[in-house]
Amino acid sequence: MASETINVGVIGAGAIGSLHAENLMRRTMGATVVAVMDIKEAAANAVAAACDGARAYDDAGDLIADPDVDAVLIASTDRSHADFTLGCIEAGKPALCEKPLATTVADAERIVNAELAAGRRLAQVGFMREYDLAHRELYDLLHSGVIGESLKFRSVHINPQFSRELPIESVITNSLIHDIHSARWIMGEEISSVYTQWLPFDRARAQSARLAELQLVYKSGALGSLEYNGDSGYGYEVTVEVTGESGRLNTASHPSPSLRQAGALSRAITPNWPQRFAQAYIDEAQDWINALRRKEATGPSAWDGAMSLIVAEAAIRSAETGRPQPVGAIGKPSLY
Ligand code: ISE
Repeated sequence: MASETINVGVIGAGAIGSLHAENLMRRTMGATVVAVMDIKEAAANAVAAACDGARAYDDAGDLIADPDVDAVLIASTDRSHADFTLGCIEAGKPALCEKPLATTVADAERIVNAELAAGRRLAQVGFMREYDLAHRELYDLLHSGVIGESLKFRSVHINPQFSRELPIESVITNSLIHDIHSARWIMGEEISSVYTQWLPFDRARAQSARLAELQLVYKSGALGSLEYNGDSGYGYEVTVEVTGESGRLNTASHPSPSLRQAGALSRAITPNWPQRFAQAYIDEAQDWINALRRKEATGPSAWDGAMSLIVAEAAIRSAETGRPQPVGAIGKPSLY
């Protein structure tokens, strides 16, 4: 690395890219943002200016090649993630790539193979729920054995509304990819089949998915259910539940205080993902920077990214065929 402080380049100056840039500049220790890229010049300039005059780029390759950039945070469009991550690996620069790692298994496997050829992990995938306190507490309790053998995993993922109505395949690779990763990470085992059911917004928008449910069967025979709503109209919620032989574990939705007033009981629900996972994004960034300073890799790997996409592609096939689909797997290389 160029210095004790990790110089980060951020690719993508939209909502999530600017959040990551702000976290790296203002809420983590040991990092600074020295470069920002976006195809929209005004966006790149605005985020760069907020990062104490970081350099603004309109080409990701130029940012990656910048000798002052030690590591890269990729927060551009989903379809660009694979190429930019590969560019970082070829340049020998660590990358924290927002989910999904890629939009196809083939592209994710290219990244895994590039890391195997390099002989080291350079990519981390932005499955930030691994840094959410509620998820971590449930994970630790589950793996302490408190409810015995895990029999069923269930997640509920509620978006307030989408500015753009996504087709089912994008809902799966952009949103449900988080829940697929949680289903693998928390249960600690792989998935053997998936069945996708979904509802469009309405007949006029038949290809846009408003509600979806992925029913899973794990290799152990345990069950899973990933429930998604892209247009709740009331707020944002993500919860996880595991049913075991001798009990059930649940995460609460965002732990806001209850208000009793005028004969009513109410609790605020977070408006959207930046608020619900604000601390998780900070802890994810700090863990990444700390690992880079130790010259180590941490967090969800490119292999995790590839495995989540293998489930996602099977879920998309199920949505297309209307039938449950088997989920393939790639052996876990020793690098991971
Ligand atoms: C978004 O990209 C996220 O990562 C949010 O966590 C997720 O809830 C949302 O559905 C995605 O579109």
